[in-house]
Amino acid sequence: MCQDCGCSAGSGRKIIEVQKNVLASNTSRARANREILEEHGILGMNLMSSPGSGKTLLLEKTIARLRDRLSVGVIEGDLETDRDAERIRSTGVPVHQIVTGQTCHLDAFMLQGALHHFPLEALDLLFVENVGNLVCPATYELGTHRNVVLLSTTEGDDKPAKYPIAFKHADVMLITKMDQLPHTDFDTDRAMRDARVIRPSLEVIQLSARSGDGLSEWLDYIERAVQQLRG
Ligand SMILES: Nc1nc2c(ncn2[C@@H]2O[C@H](COP(=O)(O)OP(=O)(O)O)[C@@H](O)[C@H]2O)c(=O)[nH]1
Ligand SMILES: [Mg+2]
Repeated sequence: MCQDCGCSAGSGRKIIEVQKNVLASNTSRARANREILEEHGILGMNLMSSPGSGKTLLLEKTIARLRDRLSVGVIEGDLETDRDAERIRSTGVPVHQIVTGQTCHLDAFMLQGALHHFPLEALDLLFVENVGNLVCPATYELGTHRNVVLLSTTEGDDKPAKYPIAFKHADVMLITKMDQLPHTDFDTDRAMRDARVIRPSLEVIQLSARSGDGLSEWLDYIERAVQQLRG
């Protein structure tokens, strides 16, 4: 059972009440986080996916291509280790690792704590790499402006139908590892169709962080979102 969010906690009115209170206080902290980001003109992007679908590699490639134009910071969330933070640190941008232990997602209070580690006045864009998991992260708002869900061609096109919650809360779906498509039975049309049943307005970008294909569309999406925030 998930120790923290009680996602399989089962029955009991008391448990439901506690859960509701936890989510309500998280939502209000998320609102406050968003205000902090907006006071500093920072766009927050929350990346969610299964473990291994390519979040960290995509961030490394994105930072390399964006850093001349935008000042980027990254928050990394993992159950254990600061390995992803080390990978991001080698790109030269500020990064802070949150180690969640047994907790299967980040929450707004963790984000609040992490914000203190950044020179907020200098940032344009803050990426949050959430804990690898297609269920819990979607339940906990952080206060970021865009939810990005990654679905890799190697994990199967049935995930939007099987794990709808992550897609329901997403603004954009990135179909990653497109270079691997010929070696899989992944059906991009099926994945998009299923995801849009859950979230009709979902934008979709197909890309490969490895080959670089589709990255320019993703970079345009980010720059448009930054412009929209600035208004
Ligand atoms: N072939 C291929 N491999 C990728 C791509 N993106 C990531 N990977 C590999 O997939 C594995 C997991 O990537 P990682 O970025 O750590 O995933 P994360 O757990 O979501 O952060 C690593 O071995 C990456 O090199 C891609 O576009 N194509
Ligand atoms: Mg990672």
